[in-house]
Amino acid sequence: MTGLCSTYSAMSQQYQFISEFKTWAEAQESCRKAHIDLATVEDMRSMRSLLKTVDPQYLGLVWIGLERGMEQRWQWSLWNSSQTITYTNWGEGEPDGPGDTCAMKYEEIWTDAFCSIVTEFICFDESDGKYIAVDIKKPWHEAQLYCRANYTDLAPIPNSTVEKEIEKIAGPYWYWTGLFQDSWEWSDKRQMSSFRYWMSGKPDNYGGEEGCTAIDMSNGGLWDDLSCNNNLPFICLGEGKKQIVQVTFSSVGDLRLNDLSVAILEQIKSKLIASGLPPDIRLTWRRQSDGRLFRPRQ
Ligand SMILES: [Ca+2]
Ligand SMILES: [Ca+2]
Repeated sequence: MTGLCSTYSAMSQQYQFISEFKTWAEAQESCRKAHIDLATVEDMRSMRSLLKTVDPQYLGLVWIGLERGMEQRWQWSLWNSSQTITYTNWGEGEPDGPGDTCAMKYEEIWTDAFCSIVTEFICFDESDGKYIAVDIKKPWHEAQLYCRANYTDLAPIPNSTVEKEIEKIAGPYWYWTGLFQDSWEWSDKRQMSSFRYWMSGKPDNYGGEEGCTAIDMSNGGLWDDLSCNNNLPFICLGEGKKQIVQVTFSSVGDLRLNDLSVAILEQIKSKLIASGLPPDIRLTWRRQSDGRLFRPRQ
């Protein structure tokens, strides 16, 4: 019996720029077929490596894998610091939105507020674990860009110890923290990254129909929301190689093989990893032209 086994190996943080113009959904389909998915961005480092893959001659818009979802979630701007929010310190009756999608802090109290309000803010520097109170007034998104340019990001507050540390350096003002709320989701559902890199005033959902995200190469790669029907080049996740291998088995009937197809794939996978392929290698069976997974050896 023989079957065709498709193997795919790539580091999850590698990107591939595809210069064909497609709608967001077509780009998603194409990335899922040839690579892993449309690109997910996790932090400034992966944003910089993604930018490097784009043809330097191209100064237009490029799709990435972020689409508008239905459910609003509070998230920290610095994703790796706290993937799920376990500590909060909202004031009484807060958050009281709606429309208040950024969070600020005054002494011991948090409140949600319009992101366009200008106020002081707290940055975090990952290199030395320090928090910095910045006494310049900015709207939340500009404060985020300032912290990323000078330190790491707007401050996450993962627990009460950090909160007390921040209170020691903060003056008697309202400060933006790194907490914000949105409903955007990555095409690759395994990745919950809360990293966003919007240009000032975006996303604006212009005309009420902008559900997909592109990076703007004429604007340092900052993001804008666009109608998903635009035709743009795109960036896939995974620079790796797809290979199709023919596998031959002996002395097992076709029916039994189909039942065991998943288990066989797992066995092949562990052998490949043992022989040095990366652990995130993906294997699938390919249906042959007659629709069957396996057929008798000719
Ligand atoms: Ca509020
Ligand atoms: Ca827009």
